[in-house]
Amino acid sequence: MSGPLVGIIMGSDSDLDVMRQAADVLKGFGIGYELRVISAHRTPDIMTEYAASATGRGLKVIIAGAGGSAHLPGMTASHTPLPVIAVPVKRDNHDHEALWSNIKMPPGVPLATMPENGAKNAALMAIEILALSDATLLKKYRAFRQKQHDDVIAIDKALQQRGKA
Ligand code: RP5
Repeated sequence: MSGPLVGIIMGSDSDLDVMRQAADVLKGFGIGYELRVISAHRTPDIMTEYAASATGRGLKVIIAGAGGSAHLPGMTASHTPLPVIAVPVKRDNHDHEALWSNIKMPPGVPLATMPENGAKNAALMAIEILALSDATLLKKYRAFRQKQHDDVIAIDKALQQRGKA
């Protein structure tokens, strides 16, 4: 059996409620993933080793989420040539520091930053990347987008009918 294609990492288990949403989306598409707590500040050695060994272990994309100073996504990106997708974790008692930290990467080290708590979109972005070389996955992804499209039409239709009643 082949290993996971997507690595989902987060700075703390307190990020799990947000980051689990990425895992759920990947699971729905039948994509293998691994879920790890790795802190840029508390376990910098493990972060470096994880990112540096990622291609060798067969990962194709990394989704990294953190709140506060949120160095995990950017520092992971700096240690791997894989695409890294950042999820700035935002709590009610936070300002927008994680978002700013993630989008202010210097030229030369790209980081695909999602909206605050945008773990679902992070997974969908990972799927788009994987689908570039997987026709079966691309078909599933197209069907997912088509369903979203059709759902909006159905909702609008129901609204128009209620409006007339
Ligand atoms: C960040 O600090 C983590 O990603 C988390 O969002 C935040 C708080 O971490 P804990 O103190 O809850 O472990 O590094």
